[in-house]
Amino acid sequence: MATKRILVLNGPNLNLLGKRQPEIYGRASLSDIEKQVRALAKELGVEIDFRQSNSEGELVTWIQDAAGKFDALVINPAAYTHTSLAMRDAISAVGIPTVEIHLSNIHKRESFRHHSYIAEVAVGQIAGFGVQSYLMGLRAAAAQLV
Ligand code: CA2
Repeated sequence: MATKRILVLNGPNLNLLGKRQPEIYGRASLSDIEKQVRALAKELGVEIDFRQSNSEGELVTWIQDAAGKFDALVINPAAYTHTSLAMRDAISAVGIPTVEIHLSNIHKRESFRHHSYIAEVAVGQIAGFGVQSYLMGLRAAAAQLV
């Protein structure tokens, strides 16, 4: 059986992780998170591609291009979680099993963060566990593929 491929996408401002607002998002940088995700991927026997963009259009294009290349998507859509019908439509269109993740618990924060456009097209959502949300998200995505 071919090795399963999982695309891990990160939305806007997540490139600032570890540099600002550690009280909300922790001290780990995105590259620290990537290292931990890669180590777990190796353990799980899956291949990953880990990317970040500040551009909604680029994220939509990456989601569209994932069709036929990736078996699952793990996504922290960041602020686009709460605004992007375009990303939701792209996920719905490609039909790849998707796990939505967040570092913070969006349901415990401002009311404008409580609604996610992505949640209804995702298999599930993991929020509030910091870096562990990424690791749980990868495990959940890999478990969809067995
Ligand atoms: O908790 C999460 O993972 C979020 O997706 C993070 C987004 C936020 O808009 C969502 O509501 C929840 C924000 C990402 C911005 O990351 C920063 C990191 C360091 C400094 C400033 C922003």
